[in-house]
Amino acid sequence: MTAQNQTPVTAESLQSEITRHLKLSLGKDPKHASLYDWRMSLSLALRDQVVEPWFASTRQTYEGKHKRVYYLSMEFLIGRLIEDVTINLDVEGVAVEAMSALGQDYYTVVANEPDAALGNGGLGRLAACFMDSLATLAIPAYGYGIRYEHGLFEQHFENGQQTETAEGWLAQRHVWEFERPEVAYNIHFGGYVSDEGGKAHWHPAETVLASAYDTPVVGWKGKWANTLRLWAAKPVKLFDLDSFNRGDYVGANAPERLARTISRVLYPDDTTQDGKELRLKQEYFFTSASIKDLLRRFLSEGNKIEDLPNHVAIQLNDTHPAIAGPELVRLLIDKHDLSEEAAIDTARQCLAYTNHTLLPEALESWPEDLFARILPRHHRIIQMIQERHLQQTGSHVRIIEHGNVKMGELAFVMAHHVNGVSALHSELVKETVFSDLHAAYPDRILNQTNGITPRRWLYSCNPALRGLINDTIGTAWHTDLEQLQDLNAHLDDASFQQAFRAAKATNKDRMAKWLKDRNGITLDTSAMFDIQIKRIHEYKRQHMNILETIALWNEIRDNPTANWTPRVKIFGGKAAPGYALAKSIIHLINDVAATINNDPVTKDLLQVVYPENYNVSMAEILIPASDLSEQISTAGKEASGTGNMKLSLNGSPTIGTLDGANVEIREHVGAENFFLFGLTAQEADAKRGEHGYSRRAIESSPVLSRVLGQIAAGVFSAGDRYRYSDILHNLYEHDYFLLSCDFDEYFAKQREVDAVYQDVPRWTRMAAANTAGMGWFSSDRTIRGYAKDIWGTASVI
Ligand code: F58
Repeated sequence: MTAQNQTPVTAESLQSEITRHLKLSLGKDPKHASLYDWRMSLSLALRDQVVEPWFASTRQTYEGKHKRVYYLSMEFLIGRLIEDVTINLDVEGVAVEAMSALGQDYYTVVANEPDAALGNGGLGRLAACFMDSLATLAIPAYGYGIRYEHGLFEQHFENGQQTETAEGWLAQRHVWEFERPEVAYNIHFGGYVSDEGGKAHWHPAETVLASAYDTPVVGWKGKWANTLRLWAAKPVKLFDLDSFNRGDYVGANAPERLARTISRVLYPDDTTQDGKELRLKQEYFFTSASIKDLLRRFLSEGNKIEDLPNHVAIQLNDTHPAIAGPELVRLLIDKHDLSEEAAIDTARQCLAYTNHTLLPEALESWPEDLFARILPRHHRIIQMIQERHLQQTGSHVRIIEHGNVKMGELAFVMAHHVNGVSALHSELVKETVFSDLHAAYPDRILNQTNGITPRRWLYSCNPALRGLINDTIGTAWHTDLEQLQDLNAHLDDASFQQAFRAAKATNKDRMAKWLKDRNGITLDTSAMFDIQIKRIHEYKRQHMNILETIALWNEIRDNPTANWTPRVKIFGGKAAPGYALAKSIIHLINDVAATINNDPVTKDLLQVVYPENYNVSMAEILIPASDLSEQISTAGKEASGTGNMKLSLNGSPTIGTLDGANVEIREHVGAENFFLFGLTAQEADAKRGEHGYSRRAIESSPVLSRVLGQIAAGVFSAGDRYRYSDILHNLYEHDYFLLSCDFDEYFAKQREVDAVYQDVPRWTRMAAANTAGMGWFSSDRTIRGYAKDIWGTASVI
């Protein structure tokens, strides 16, 4: 049965299902039900609607013997699910009505759901968007990851400084998942390898159980549903009864403690990959379980192992699951008796790898001794893979070098295709990190520019704009986002413009109310909302934005009666807990906010706000309300960006550099609708070769010198002259990310933004042209590209 011939959901039927769950699943009398109870009952009633399409999709895949995609990712940054499901099932109106008949406000219930924050940032959110598109396009697929007990930490500000506490999304029951105790694999670590009868035998020292939890992921109109299978680590032996009987109660729990550590917490550091044994174990844990699971499924269908590449496409989301190559080779040789050569060939035909960064500190490598200790059999297999690669290509690029196992090189050598995530990034992948491997395998690298799911990032989060678009060009864009270009015919139409502004005003009001309720802060909604939301990182240059804010504050104070454009500067984002400079930048933003927001001279013209704990749900409120999108990374450093796409799609022009997907966004929305500034990637590289470039740039910029002088004098730190010496020292002496060199042009471009914003028809036209031009950035387009160029799969309906 498919979703189409399922009985349609009505407000009455949903209402009775919610009541039924409230009584029978929650054991609550409606009279005494809490918000939590209502949320659980609504979720369960909705989940029921997903089950039939889910079964039907699985059945169809089995029956049609369709090739399946396996998306292996350490991170799935999903966010909330109620709204996602009601939108995809097209029952939002029905749900609102049903809840209201029960005396509940649907949106209050939706907001009660904690975010599933199983990711750090762009990479994890991309995986979530891809799952949505795979389901919408009806491509049989599994997402494989880890069911972390604690997702990304919660961020708090204490005296303007970031502190972190553990996140606890599983403290309440996660109703969307189905536990599968029968789907479990032993995952081994450590020990040694012996050779017996010409075969290698791994004698592991430690074993944990990987136990599956499945969440259905339903696509548009419920026509197809795939599975997100997350692995939880459990002890093989529940409890050490001998220790307990001896009175050693702590020791008795040791097996459980050891196992659970593996899936306890998401790795929050996106700056360095220092030799953390736990991280390597996490990577092997979920990768091995996933490979074993997909092999079991494949063999259960009566297939021959040589046929694997015709049925299985494995995508590695960055190098975190790169151990998939050696693991698959190991199983093919040790368990399925393939020759080394056949095993490597077969594995390679299944595997593809996506690179998300060029930053050397973010490229994974493991000390060889640690690696060999944890995974002795894989260590040997990697040596074998390396030998064959060196012999076959004559390349000098080694996977193991200077005592390190390099996961990028491993993933590259074991993949049939390697892709970057924007046109510029993919070219830089060829020219920089993998230039030598590219020479050895010239057809391997290709590009798949990232995308975003329009279901969550327009349709669901921006009902005001959704309604206007429907009224203006109809609804064909729901399944083909490129239809948004039909809006181009209306850009100069005064009534369309007025309605577009009204939609933006609605979203700004919604955000202002949200912030007022949350933090007691009042926003001037007639001011320009200028937004930078993303992880805090030097290369993303939030510090350039806050220095520009100080410079603007100075100018306004110098000349308070000039015709200024009122602005609210909005920041959102977390710093990795161990990343000191990023934390200093957060502190500086909060210090500057405290000073500027209390200045009576500028209070109606400039405001800085930084709501703590930025996450997917906050993004869904901020993005539709944005007037200006800050995408100001040093050219060549942001692989793609996806927030840039969300903001532009929601009618917020970009001020940005020629970096990552900004380049393609500018091409699609038109150069006249994009505020471009800054060095190009090539110019940036050349600049770094000039001795003393940053000091020279600072000294030749009176605006920047003055700002840095104020920070050095303690203007924003109650007279403390040393609070920001790390940032200042970095800028004067080093400035690898070239803030000093781009600053003046950035400042000037912002003043151009001020002027254009005052020209209301011109600004509205620009903002709407952004929406009209962004259809290409749907993750449906991206997934079609992967399916065609990499996986060799297609939609099955
Ligand atoms: C991001 N990477 C890129 N890494 O920075 C961004 O340009 C791109 O749009 C996005 O991937 C999707 O392709 C990213 O988010 C991480 O968060 C890793 C987490 C684990 C440690 C290493 C970084």
